Amino acid sequence: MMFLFYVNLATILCFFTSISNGNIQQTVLRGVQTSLLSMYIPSKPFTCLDGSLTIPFEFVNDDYCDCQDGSDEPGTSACPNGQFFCENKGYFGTLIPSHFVGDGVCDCCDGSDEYETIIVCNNTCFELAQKFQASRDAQRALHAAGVEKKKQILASTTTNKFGRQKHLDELEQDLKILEKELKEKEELKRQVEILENAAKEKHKKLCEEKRTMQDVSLRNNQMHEMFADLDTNGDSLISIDELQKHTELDTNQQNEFTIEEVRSILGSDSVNLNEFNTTIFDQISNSYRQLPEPTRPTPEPTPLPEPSIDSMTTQSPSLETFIDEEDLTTHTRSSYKYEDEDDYEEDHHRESKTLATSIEHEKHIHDSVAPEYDDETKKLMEIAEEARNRYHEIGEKFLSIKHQIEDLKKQSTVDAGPHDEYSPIIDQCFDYEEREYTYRICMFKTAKQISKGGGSEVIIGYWDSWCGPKDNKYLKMKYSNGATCWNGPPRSLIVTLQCGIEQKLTDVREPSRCEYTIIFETPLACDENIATTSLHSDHVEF
Ligand code: MAN
Repeated sequence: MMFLFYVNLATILCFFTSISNGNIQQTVLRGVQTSLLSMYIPSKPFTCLDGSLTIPFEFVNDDYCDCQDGSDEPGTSACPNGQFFCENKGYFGTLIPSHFVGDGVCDCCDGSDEYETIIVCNNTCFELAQKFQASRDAQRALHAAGVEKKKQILASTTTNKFGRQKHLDELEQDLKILEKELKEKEELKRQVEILENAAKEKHKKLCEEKRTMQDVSLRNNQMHEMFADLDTNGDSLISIDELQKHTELDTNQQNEFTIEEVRSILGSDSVNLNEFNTTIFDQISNSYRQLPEPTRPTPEPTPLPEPSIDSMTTQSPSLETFIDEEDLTTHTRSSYKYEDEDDYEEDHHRESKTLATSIEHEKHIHDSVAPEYDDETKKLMEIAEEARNRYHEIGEKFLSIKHQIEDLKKQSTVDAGPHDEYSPIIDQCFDYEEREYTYRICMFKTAKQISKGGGSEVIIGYWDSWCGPKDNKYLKMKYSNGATCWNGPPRSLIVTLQCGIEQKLTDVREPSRCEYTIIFETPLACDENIATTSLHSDHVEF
C-alpha cells in the first residue's frame, strides 16, 4: 500500500519535467516527441492527434486510454498502440511502443521508459554517443579517402560520358577511312582475281587437253599391245580360236567358253586391227588378262661383276641411278628365284594382271598429280593472294572498330549513376573466390557462379536495374533472369554498393535458394557529402 503511494507520488511528480535550455523554460510531457509538444498544452483541453476526441488535459497520461490512436497516453503503457519518446539526452531521441514503458526492461538509453518501476537503468547514452561518434568519424575518414581515389579514377577514365563520346567520334572517323580503304582493297582484289581466274582457267583447259591427248595415246598403246598379244600367229587378224584361249572373257563362267560366245564378242570369225579398235577393245579391256608364258628352263643366275675401285670412286650415283639399280636387282631376282609350281602360279597371276590394269593405273597417276602452274599464272596467284590478305587485314580492322563502336553505344545507354560515376566499371569484371565457387560479376552485363570442381558456369543474372530504396536507388544493383533453379525460380543477384578504398566483391550470400546477395566495395560509391561533414563539424549535435 505504502509502496503504491510512493510510486503514484513519483508518477505525479514526474508528470511534468522542466528542462532548462538556455534562458527558455520549456515544459515537456513524459513520452511526447519534441516535435509534437505544441499539441499538448496543459491549460487547454487535449484533442487526440487523430482528431477523434477532445478530453480534459488531466486525462493525458492518466494511465487510461481515451484516444483510439493512443496519443493521450504517450508516457504510460495504457494504450496498446501508443508511442513513447525516449529523450535520450546526449544521444538520439527514439520512439518505442508505449507498452514497453514500465515493463521492467530498459529500452531507452536514458532509462526514462522505466521511470515508474524499481528497475535501475544505467544511462548508456553517453557511451552510445561516443561509439556513434567513433564510427561516424571512421566513416567520414573512409569516404574522404575514397573520394580522393574516386577523383583519380574519374580523371583517368575515358569511359565517362564525355570521354566515351570523344572516343566514339574518333572511332567513327577511323571507320569511315577504313570503309573507304576496304572498298578500294575489295576492288583491287576483284580485279586481280579476274586475272588470276582467267589464268587458272586457261591452265586448266590446257591441262585437260593434254590429259585427253595422253589418254588417247595411252589407249592406243594398250590397244596395239593387246592386239599383238592376241594375234599369236601374227597374221594381223584376231581369230575365234585366238580369243577363245582367254576364258576370263567368258561372261557365263558356268560352262565352257564356246565358239558361239567368242563369235558374239568378235561379231565375225576374225577382226583386223581397225575393227578390233572400234568394236572389241573397249568391250574386253577391263577383263582381259595376258596368258601365262610357257615354262622356260631356269637360267643360272649370272653373277654381277665386282665393282672396280675406279667405278666406286669416280662415279657418284645420282638418285635416278639408285632407282634404276633397284629395278635391275628386282628383275634379276625374279628370273631365278621361283622354284616350285605354286610360287610360279602366284607370280604369274600377278604379272597377268599388268596389261588390263595399266590404263587405270596410268589414269590414277594423271588424276592424283596436280600439274604445276606456269610462271605467269603463279605470279598472278601470288598477287591475288596478297590482295586477298590486304583485304582481310583491313576487313578485320574494320570489324574490330565497328564492334568497339557498338559496345560504346551500348555503354552510353547504361544508367551509370546520378553523375555517371559508375561509368568506369561498365563491362568490367570482378571475381569473388569462395570455397566452392568463383562469383564473377561483369558490371552492367552478367553475373556468374563458376564451379571450382567441374568448372561449369551458371548465369545467376543479367543486368536488370538499380534497385536501392526510393531515396537512394543507386545503392543496389539487380541482376535477374539467370539460369532457372531446379524446381525453383530463375537465379538472381542483388549487389549492394559500399564505399571502399579498393574495388572488390565481398560477402557473397544465398539468403534464399538461388537468390544471391553480394557487396561491391568501390571508391566510386564514396560520398563527398559524408566526407566533407567532417571538415565542418567535430562532433555531432544530439
Ligand atoms: C547449385 C548452385 C547453388 C544453388 C543450387 C540449387 O548448386 O547454383 O547456389 O542453391 O544449385 O539447386
